Amino acid sequence: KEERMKWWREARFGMFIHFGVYAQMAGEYRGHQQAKGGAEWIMNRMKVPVQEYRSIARQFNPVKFDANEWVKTAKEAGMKYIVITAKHHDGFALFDSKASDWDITDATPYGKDLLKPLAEACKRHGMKLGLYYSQAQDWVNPGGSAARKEMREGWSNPDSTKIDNYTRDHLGHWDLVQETKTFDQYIDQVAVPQLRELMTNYGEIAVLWWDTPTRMTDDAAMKLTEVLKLQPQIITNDRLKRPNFPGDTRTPEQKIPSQAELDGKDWETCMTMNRTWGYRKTDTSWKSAEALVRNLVESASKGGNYLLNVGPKPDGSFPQESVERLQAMGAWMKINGEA
Ligand code: JFZ
Repeated sequence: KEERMKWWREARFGMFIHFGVYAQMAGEYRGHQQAKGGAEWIMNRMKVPVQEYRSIARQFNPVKFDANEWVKTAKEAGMKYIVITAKHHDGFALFDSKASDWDITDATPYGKDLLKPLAEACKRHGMKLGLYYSQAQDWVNPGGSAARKEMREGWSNPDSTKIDNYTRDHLGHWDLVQETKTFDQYIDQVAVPQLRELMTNYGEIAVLWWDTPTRMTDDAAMKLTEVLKLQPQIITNDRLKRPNFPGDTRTPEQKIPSQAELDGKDWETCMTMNRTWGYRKTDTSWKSAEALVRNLVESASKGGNYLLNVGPKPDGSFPQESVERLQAMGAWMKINGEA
């Protein structure tokens, strides 16, 4: 393990990227603003029916995506690794998957695998590539789980009480399609084969970043862990399934642990630059570059890593506000960072 963790412990600074169909919605549905939660949660928070969400994917066309540009932006900021949402809770795969048609090649006009060029650019620039994979929650592929979020928290939909009652009786699901398979079928037919694709088709994968184990079982976690053996050097976080699958790294979220909370285990804090992970048009509450540098320094001084998020715009470019902050951090790193 010590050998496996070496690069990660020295890295200190990485880029998180949340990108998918939710970027197209940018926090707004049918003229209504999402009231709570990150913009990547819009489908669940506002109970967008599966067919309607699929139709939004038919507008998702990130033609300005430039893998070299993304990787160079990260590199010039002083970042040593990237973790991108290969699949977030909406189940949308940013890669060409044979296990589902709910992917960027089949479901969008863009029609190309986005991970492939990113993996190649990372390799060219000596950037480590990690993948976020929502192993349990999947709101489009049948059988996937859905954390229950009440409609009442969201926009004033006249049917909200009815929808809340429905989700209560249907394990968080709000669309019949979601229940046409069992969770185990989803694991066997989607999660396991997709993970195998990710571990096989994109070269070396440095990190597997699991998230929200809603309805996960030890059996499912075991199956996924088995697939990871295809990448023996891979580092995993602690969100696969608690408590039997602790992974390699702890993931305090949006906060840096206090000295008292440190226990010698490897940790990485992930943070947003504004208030959302996925792109949201109306979110203008950007942290200053100074605040971001202080977070990085505090994380590093306490022995942890800082995974700083970018939510690309639907055209595939980084928001200007994010780029400016990354450039300012890079300028600071040039003077004060090691190496
Ligand atoms: C999860 C996701 O639901 C979210 O969309 C984003 O991807 C984020 C990085 O991870 O949200 C979480 C997961 C765990 C905690 C809080 C939010 N937690 O442990 O406090």
